[in-house]
Amino acid sequence: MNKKILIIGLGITGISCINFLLKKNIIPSVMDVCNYPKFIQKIPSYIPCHLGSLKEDWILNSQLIILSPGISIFNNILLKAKKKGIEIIGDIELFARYNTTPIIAITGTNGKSTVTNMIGKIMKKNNFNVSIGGNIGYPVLDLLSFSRDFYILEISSFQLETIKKFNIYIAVILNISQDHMDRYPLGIKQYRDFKLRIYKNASICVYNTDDILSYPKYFDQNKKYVTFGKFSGKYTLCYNKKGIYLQINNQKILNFNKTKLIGIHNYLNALAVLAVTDLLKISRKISLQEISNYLNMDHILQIIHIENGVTWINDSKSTNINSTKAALNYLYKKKKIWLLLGGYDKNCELYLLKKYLQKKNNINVYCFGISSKKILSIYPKAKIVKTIFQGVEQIIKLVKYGDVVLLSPACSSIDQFKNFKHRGKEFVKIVKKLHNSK
Ligand code: UMA
Repeated sequence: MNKKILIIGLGITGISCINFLLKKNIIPSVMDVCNYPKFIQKIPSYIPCHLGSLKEDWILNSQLIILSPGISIFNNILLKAKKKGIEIIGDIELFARYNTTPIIAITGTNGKSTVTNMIGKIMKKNNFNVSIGGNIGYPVLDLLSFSRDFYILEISSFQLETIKKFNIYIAVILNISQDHMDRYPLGIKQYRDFKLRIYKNASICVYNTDDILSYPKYFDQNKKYVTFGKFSGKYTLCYNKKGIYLQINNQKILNFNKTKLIGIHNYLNALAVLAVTDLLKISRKISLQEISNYLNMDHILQIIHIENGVTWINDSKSTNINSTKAALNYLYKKKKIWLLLGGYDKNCELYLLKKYLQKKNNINVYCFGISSKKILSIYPKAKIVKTIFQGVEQIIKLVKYGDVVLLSPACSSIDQFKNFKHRGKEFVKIVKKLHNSK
């Protein structure tokens, strides 16, 4: 690779790209719009570095640009570079060019991390040597240092924008609904088109029969397709008096009511997981055991406190409308829900939540962050608070036995927090603090 390489973005992706190239004795130039990016100390001083803006002449004089997922390929200077014939890729494509290990890749608006983790757990239990990475928080290039049987990768639409020949053994799209509409001015169609790229160089495609947006646009005779969904597909659900069952080809295999999984959305995730582990010919017994015992990751419908019959739940990972709907669906039998909603809405149509909030007359909405006014305009009964702290302070005085307090913001956290984990941790701290001081 004897090219002038420019890395744009110095977050965890950018740093992993620098380290990868340095190991190959390639010295890239680097750039970030931030004057003092978080990992600046990790960058050796001999690397040419521009901070504070996107430097046009550096971009237009490079031969290969490696873009971090947080930076849109539709940026004007990058469009100019593309027009000039400069190749623009991301870390996933760079990784793909060096990788020889089979890949299982999972995308979707919701459930990606859960499904990635579940598949990882099952494969490890079955003595596969695997690593997990991608959007879940471990840059893919870092994985290349380990020899593995499989890599299991969570892949975002941002990462799919810059792939070219990303060869995948099994590609999964769990679902597609509105998210990141600030990045995709042409709307959900454009977002979907990027998501569907995951199928392009995949041998097997797994999709959701409930969600037409997850269907491949055309079916390729050289690929295999496996389906899951509530009512149709190979892996389905069956509802009867004894519970909700996981079915394969209409045969009941597992009663979800006897598992630790919570919520229909998670049962659907489990169908996708089993579709993958069956394809790998993993013992069903092991797969079902691991699915049955799977506990949600932190920040997903995580019960953080129960006092005086009131349950406090942290669902900070809910950063879009559908994941908040899933949380409310799961809790629909509760007497009263106190919902903390808000943050940066990414230009998504929050009004899609309106009907849903109105349909249930047991929800009290408290909204915070920069989308507060928007939420109030679609749901005038909502109360505006400046911060989650203020919301909890007010709610704690009003809750009664049997109520649930739910932080499921339907928005990104970046207006007030570092990320969803930071938001979730702050919520836990506030809830504990205010209960201790009562
Ligand atoms: N930056 C610029 N110009 C810009 C925007 C950002 O220079 O226009 C700079 C920032 O100043 C910062 C750096 O880019 O210094 C950050 O890069 P980044 O936003 O790509 O973040 P990374 O730290 O590299 O993390 C990325 C993913 N982030 C995003 O997609 C926004 C992480 O997903 C992922 O875990 C990581 O790579 C490893 O693969 C996070 C995420 O929020 C969790 N993903 C979105 C989501 O899940 O909804 C898609």
